[in-house]
Amino acid sequence: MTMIEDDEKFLTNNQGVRINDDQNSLKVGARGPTLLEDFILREKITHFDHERIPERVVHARGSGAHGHFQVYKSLSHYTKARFLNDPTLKTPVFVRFSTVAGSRGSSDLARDVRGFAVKFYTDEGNFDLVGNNMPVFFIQDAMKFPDLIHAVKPEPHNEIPQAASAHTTFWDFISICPESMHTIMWLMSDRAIPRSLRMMEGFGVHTFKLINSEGKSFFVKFHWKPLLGVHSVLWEEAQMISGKDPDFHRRDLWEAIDSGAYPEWELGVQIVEEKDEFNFPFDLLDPTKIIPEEMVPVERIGKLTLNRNPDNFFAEVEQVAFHVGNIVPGIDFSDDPLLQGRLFSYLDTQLLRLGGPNFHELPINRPLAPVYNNQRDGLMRHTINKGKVSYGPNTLRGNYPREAHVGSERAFSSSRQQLSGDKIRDRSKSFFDHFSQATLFYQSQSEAEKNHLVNAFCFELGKVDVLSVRERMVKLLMRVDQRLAACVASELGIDSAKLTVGEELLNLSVPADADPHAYQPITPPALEGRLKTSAALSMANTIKSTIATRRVAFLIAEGVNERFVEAMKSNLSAAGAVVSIVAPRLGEIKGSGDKEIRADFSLLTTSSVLFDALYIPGGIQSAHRLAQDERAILFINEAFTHCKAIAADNEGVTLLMTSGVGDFLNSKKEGEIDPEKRKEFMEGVLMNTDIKEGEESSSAHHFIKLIMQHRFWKRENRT
Ligand code: HDD
Repeated sequence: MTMIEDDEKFLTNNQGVRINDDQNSLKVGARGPTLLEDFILREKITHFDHERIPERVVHARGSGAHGHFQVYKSLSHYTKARFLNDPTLKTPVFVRFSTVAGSRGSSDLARDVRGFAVKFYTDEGNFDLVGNNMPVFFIQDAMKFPDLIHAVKPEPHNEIPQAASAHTTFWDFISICPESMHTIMWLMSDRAIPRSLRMMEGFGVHTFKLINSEGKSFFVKFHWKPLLGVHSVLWEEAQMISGKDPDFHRRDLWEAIDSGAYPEWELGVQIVEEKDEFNFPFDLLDPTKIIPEEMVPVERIGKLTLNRNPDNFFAEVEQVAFHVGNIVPGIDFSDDPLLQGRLFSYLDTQLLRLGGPNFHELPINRPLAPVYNNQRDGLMRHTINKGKVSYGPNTLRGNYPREAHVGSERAFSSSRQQLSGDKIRDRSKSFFDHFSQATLFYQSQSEAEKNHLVNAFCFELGKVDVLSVRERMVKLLMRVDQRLAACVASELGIDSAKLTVGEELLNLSVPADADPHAYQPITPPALEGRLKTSAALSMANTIKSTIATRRVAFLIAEGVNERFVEAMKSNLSAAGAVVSIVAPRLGEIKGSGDKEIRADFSLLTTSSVLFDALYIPGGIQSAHRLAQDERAILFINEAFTHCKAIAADNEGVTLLMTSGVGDFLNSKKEGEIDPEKRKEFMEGVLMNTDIKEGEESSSAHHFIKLIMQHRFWKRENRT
């Protein structure tokens, strides 16, 4: 039990008055009416009535954690930011991950972009890197943001659907917004359904600037690379997890940190010299473009570790206020028009959400660097500023606090930039190549990823109830990739041969006074010519060398061979996996040698979709009992269908053969299915039938290798 301090022992009201009865209101007689005088009741109820604050207009659903960031070696050549200069410094951070479209209570597994917002509490002030798990964004100008969000949020007449882009208004908007096409590829890819928040990449998206102590500036793109690799679940699983455990990602993050398996990411930078600004076949200021890693490699410069769960969700995760405008000396903005608009939006939204201008004083938002200025008062002011001087310059207080010098006193100053131009509402023509990076992304995917992407389009557009919207989307996809468009069209019952990519489509969202030709997308040959694929864009190329924190279910019943259970558990646990015993009921399960094994979950309280892999140990009785239990068979079938690693020993194999795995192996007559193909489909399934009495399963080592692979996508093609 936690130690309770003396002054925490007694219940008080908010004025510190100790309360002797917190169960009953003040009444006239035990059955009489309650008195208005009851200040204790009124205070308690009033506070409760005011517990909610407006949820974030986007990114309402989130989870957060504390940690620290440390740079590997000084980056002083590029930036004077102290936290990037001193490898001995551990900068505290708070990170909030989120989905975008759903409300606070929505499922973690929505198909959506994930927010990846990091607050660095540096000793030179707070730096917020408010990024996403996708490196590009839907729109190029902040002016369109409210429309994008209105389109994706539940439709306003009936507030349906929750946390889903699969509906008509979203695709209506997208179908006349060709600039969104690159991000749409990411959204329809498996990146939008991560296995874990700890297994996502993060991106600052915009091009930012780094400035060194000589005042020289560099363009920079920020990346977060997870040390556990980048992994996703299947869309069918995502939908099932949403029902079985809508807090799946939140729980996963919490449990990993709680168990000491601290999530880690490396911070990467792509640096571009100012002189090279125009040497790319796209515009560095365009947030719908990546800089392919083949063009500018990502330099890994430091590590982020999350090692502490919040103490209180509301005070920390809900009240944390990120702002792209929070930067420190040595970092600066570029002129990306999306970023420029964001610079207004974040401060503005916090004023409403957190109820006034003093939200920076909330503990989670308070910088570690001291704050001194002449800002005063306002709702919920915490600081008690002393003295009569609240202005500057002043003479009455020796002109303190005064401005600091940029060099020796480490003040912030904007990077120097020469600008001139007409005051116009316009967009640069260099932003109008909307398709070549969408194509690059699609072409860079593995076969399995491409299939998932096609399926995602079919699902999403299949939920659209206006035919012309579906057709417009197929037309746009034809510009990305003909095969992709044809597959989607066929599933939607559209004859793509009859469609042309008409100019009218691309002009639908052009402003009234614009020259429509100026808005025509362009495809510069340079990118197409040089780069057909980029390896970093496919998750198939991610790290597959660890099973740390992978969840493995052991399916057991009474009479299980406990030696198999113990041996496999100790091997997997030693490799960092999290083993859970799943049995028909909770409580102690007696093994064949009379040892008892405690079940972590019953077949009623868990499901295969909540695990990464499945082990079925031997034991005649256990296998027999489970073979009679259709929940156990469903568990196995789902693990197989979702392409997971499965290992079975001795009678465990017999059980496996009574499930769909056996059906698959037996149903096809010899010769009907190419043996090589059959082998491919069975990859990831490990069957060990002849372990002698007294021997341990020798399959652990092999099983670990399989779990590392995450999934065996070839199995999807078996039907
Ligand atoms: Fe935004 C929240 C990321 C474009 C306006 N945004 C928000 C969060 C993330 C992002 C991660 C959640 C922060 C948290 O956990 O509290 N947003 C992005 C990225 C964008 C982007 C990577 C494009 C590159 N956002 C964007 C635009 C605007 C906004 C163009 C408005 C012009 N975003 C907001 C907001 C939010 C927000 C309304 C809602 C809650 C909040 O700020 O604190 O201001």
